Amino acid sequence: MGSRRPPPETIAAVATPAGRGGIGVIRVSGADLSTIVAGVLGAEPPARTATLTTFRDARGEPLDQGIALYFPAPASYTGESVLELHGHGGAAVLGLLLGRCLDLGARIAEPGEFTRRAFLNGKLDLAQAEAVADLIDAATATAARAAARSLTGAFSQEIHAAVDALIELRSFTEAVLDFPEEDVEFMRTADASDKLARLRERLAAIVGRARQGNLLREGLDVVLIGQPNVGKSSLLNQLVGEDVAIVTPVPGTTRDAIRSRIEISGIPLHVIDTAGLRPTADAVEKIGIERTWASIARADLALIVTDAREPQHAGGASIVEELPDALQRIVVRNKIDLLGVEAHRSGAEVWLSAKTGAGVELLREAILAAVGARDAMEGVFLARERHLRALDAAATHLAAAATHLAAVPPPLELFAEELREAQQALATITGEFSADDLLGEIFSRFCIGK
Ligand SMILES: Nc1nc2c(ncn2[C@@H]2O[C@H](COP(=O)(O)OP(=O)(O)OP(=O)(O)O)[C@@H](O)[C@H]2O)c(=O)[nH]1
Ligand SMILES: [Mg+2]
Repeated sequence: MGSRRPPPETIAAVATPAGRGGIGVIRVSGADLSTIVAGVLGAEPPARTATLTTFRDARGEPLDQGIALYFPAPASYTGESVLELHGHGGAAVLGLLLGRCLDLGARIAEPGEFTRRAFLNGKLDLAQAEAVADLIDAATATAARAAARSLTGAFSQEIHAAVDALIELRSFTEAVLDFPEEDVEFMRTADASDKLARLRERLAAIVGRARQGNLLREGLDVVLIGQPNVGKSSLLNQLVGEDVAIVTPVPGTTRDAIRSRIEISGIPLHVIDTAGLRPTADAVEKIGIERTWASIARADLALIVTDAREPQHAGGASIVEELPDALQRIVVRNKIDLLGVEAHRSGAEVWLSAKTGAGVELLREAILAAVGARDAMEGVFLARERHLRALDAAATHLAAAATHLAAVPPPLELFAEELREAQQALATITGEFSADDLLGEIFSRFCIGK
């Protein structure tokens, strides 16, 4: 009997953002909220019904008047009994109300603890729980839509479907392993290799959509580099649509790396303007140039800006030589207005004018193409790095499984083992199979009250 776990503590938090607002919500979750309900509200309100009531302190004095919503377990967000107190959104009044709940036995919730309990009680799987945080943090409307899709389970369903197909294949294989004399024949009649091929296709499609979603979630770092005075800051201002960086005819104007967030077709991009790269004795400019290289090291895409009038400039060429090989790049030939050339795009080169804005749209298109964005982000899941790694691991195991299956005779034990590992990798996405420290890491990044 001693093995039974104590009931989880009652937790409480302000669920609305800090500051002033029309309403402020306190959320309480626990196995038994009767003390808090009685203490704050007097009587238990009807379940799941908005009830106008007075919230009271220990002496029965009013703290606030608002709406109480009571969700008896298990039909609640967390799966426990949940009480929401919708009061007025001021820091002091919410502080008093939260303090009252703590006096009545609740403790302050940790970040993400409500959602963690929802996960532990089977209300959400892990990918859905992560989508809750991603929806709250979504920086663009497209990212929010993709997060909402994951939250409602679209991503998880695809994973479950792949896992089901895997289980089917595994059970065929296990059956063959139990009757070894019939193995090759059996595998043929079971269409094992067809089934595996279809499974791999399905997984590849999921990976494609997840990768797109990962773009939406993480955004990309795009760094503007080039010689001094070629027009990097002017181009940043064009892309942002605002004068965020100082532009002057003086070479060496920009000293610091300037980060601005923009959005192209719903994809969040961090555009970083940098100090022009040239040999210099100026101590401040030197530091700026070091920062430029640091930005380059972290970037996903480089826009190499040159003056269109001197496309073969030696300084520009030496910058290109020093870029990391793997860094994607677009060459921008700027100041075409001084050349009298029309804006155009040829391959990885865009000819434009940061002054007039001609050709900037072509650059936006080139950026989207370079980062591999699809036109439509419909059907995309807001996947995290962790999901991509799990999908890749599963794909690798399935590839190994295919190799085993093609051998004559196929080493079925090894084949079965690869399938098992692929399934396990997929299961980490939805969390059927996740270590405690992973959960700790995921939920600690939530905001308080969620
Ligand atoms: N005519 C013309 N002038 C431009 C264009 N783009 C930039 N300029 C001018 O070129 C000069 C330098 O522009 P910046 O944007 O400050 O150049 P930068 O590359 O940021 O320079 P540093 O910060 O010194 O490295 C300014 O006088 C701009 O007005 C363009 O497309 N056409
Ligand atoms: Mg500049």
